[in-house]
Amino acid sequence: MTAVAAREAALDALVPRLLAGEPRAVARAISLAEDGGAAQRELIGRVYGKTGRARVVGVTGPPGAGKSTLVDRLARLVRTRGETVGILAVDPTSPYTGGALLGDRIRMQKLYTDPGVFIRSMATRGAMGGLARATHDAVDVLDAAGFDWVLVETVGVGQDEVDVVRSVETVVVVTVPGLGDDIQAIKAGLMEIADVFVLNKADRDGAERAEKDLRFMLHLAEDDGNGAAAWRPPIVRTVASRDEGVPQVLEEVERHRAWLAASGELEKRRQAHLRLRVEAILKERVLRAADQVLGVEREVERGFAARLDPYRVAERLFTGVLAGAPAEEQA
Ligand SMILES: Nc1nc2c(ncn2[C@@H]2O[C@H](COP(=O)(O)OP(=O)(O)OP(=O)(O)O)[C@@H](O)[C@H]2O)c(=O)[nH]1
Ligand SMILES: [Mg+2]
Repeated sequence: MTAVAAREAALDALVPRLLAGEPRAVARAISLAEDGGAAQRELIGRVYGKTGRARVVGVTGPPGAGKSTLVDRLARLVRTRGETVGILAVDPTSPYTGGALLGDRIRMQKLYTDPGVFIRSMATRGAMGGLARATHDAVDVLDAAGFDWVLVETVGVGQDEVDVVRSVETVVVVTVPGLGDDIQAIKAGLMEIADVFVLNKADRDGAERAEKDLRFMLHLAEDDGNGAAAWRPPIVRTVASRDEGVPQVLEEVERHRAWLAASGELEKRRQAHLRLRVEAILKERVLRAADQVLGVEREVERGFAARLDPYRVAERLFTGVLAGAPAEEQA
C-alpha cells in the first residue's frame, strides 16, 4: 500500500469515530492537528463541513488570574444542563511551565472521568504561527465531534495567543484586582479583543477600585462611533475558586452570542476568522516551501556572511519558491 493509500485508509477509520465523539479518536485527531502534516489537512477537509455548531469561547488573561479555575467552573455549569464541553489549554511557553500545565491537568482531573468533558493541552511545535493554526484545527475537531462548547484557555501575552483568541466567537478576558503596571499593559492589549470582562478574585482587596478602573478604560474605548447597536463589554465580578459569579459569566457569554447572531456580526467574524486562518496557513506553507527549496537557515547564513540585506535574502528564497516550489504532498 502506498503512503497516500495508507493515510486514506487510516482516515476512513478515524473520521466516523471522530464524528461520533469517541474520545480516543478525538485525541488522535488533535495530535494530527498538532503535527500539521498532510493527514491533518485531509482530516480538516473531511470534517470542516460538520463544524460551526459548537459555542467557541476563549478565556484569556494574565498568568494566575484564575482562568483554569473559571474554565473548570464553567465546564461544570454547562454539564449540569446536560451539555458537553471540550477544553483546550494553550500554553506557548510549555518548556518553561510544564509544571503549571501538569498542575492544570491535576486540578481539572476531577472532570476527567466525565465522558461529556474532553481536556487537552496544546503546545508549540516550534513552527512559526503553528500554535494558532493547530489550535484552530483542534477547535474544528472538537466542534465536528459534537461538543456543545469549546473553551480555549490562553495566557494573554504574545502574538501567538492573541491570534488564538482572535478565532473564537466570544472572548472572555479575566483580570484581577491589584495587578502591577506591567500587567496593566497586558490588560490594555487585551481590552480591544474582550467581549466579556471577568474581574476574578473579587474576594480580594481593591475589587471595587479595579472595577472602577476597568469601567473607565472601557468608557474611553467606547467613543468609536459605533453607535447604540455596538456591543458594550460587561464586567462580571467572580470568585471562581468559590464558584461565585460563574452563572453570570455564562449568561453574559450567551447574551454576547445572541447579539453576534442578531447583529450580523457572527457571519462577519466567521469570515474574518477564515481570513486569519488562511493567512496563517499561507505563511507557514511559503516558509516551509522556502525551506525545502533552498533552506531558510542556509540562505540566512550565506546572506549574513555576504552582508546581504534582508530583502535580498528573502527575495532569493521567494524566487526559489516560485521557480521550484515542491507541490505539497497530495492527500
Ligand atoms: N482568592 C482567590 N483565589 C482564586 C480565585 N480564583 C482562582 N484562585 C486561585 O488562584 C490561583 C491561580 O488560579 P488558576 O485558575 O490556575 O489561574 P490561571 O489563570 O489558569 O493560571 P495560569 O494558567 O498559570 O496562567 C489558584 O491557586 C486558584 O485557586 C478567586 O476568585 N479568589
Ligand atoms: Mg491556567
